[in-house]
Amino acid sequence: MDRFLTIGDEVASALAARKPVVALETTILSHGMPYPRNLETANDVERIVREAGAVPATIAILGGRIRVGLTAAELERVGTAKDVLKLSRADLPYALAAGKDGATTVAATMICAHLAGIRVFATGGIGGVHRGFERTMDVSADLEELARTPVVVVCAGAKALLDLPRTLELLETLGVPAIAYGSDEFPAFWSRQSGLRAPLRLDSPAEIARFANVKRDLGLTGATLIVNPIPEPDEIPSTEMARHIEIAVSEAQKAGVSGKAVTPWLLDRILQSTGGKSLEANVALVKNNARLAALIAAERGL
Ligand code: PSU
Ligand code: MN
Repeated sequence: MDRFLTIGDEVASALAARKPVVALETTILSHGMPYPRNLETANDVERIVREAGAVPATIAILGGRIRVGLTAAELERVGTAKDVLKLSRADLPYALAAGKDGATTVAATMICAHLAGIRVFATGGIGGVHRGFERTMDVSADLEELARTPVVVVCAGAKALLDLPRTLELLETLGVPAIAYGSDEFPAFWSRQSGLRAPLRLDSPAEIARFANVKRDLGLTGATLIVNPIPEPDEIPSTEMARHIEIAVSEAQKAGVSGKAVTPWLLDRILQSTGGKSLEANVALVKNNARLAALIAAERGL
């Protein structure tokens, strides 16, 4: 893998010493949050992972190489450049072959983390089945990746702008355990409540590590998906989010937004209509996920 992969010194030493490491994605920076809040968040999240006793491994493609662990200047490059690609499983090889810069989605970050030997990954929200899927067939490649690649993925559920009941159904079909942390309900990203019951519940990092270890020892491929509700003080109630989502989804449809552009477009539209509140919630939940991921990574046997 040396042909494609550069692991930063701090991450490489931590992995060699079997110290806890947490992978972090970059699409959330390049396509999910505006500058400069994206960079502040990236730096804060790395600090939170360190404070919780793990080493952060932020992942991106720079100059056609998979980079695991970025310097502050490299983070800035991903967070500010206008021509950064949004890379998922399908286009990861394109960026490498063409020597480009790119940010990794949940799917691509899972692939790169696994190549580097990292077992825990923190993000904001996973992609899922989009509303109107009957017409568009828009289902995020994140779901298939969760079925394939063995990492513990800590997120705040899926955004309520997706079709959450169908997303949960598809996760079940694909054999992906969706485990709510300390809750009976599947969280909806900005909101703690979705009205949907989580298929599974675990209440401590130790239980999560035990689950992931048993899954691995059974020879079952794929991720362990932890859905961690946004902290109460930071949430936007689902009833309040519903109208912002309705507007954004119907406008996206009218504007004919498709493909990779859908998720960034909707996030930006919702950011505007909530007057920035959705961004603050997004920042808070990513930090909350980073903290939990660091605690899970510190568990034995993972
Ligand atoms: N959730 C966010 N912001 C984001 C994303 C999710 O709040 O930027 C990104 C993640 O990287 C996720 C991707 O993997 O969007 C999903 O995109 P798509 O629906 O095109 O697969
Ligand atoms: Mn899509």
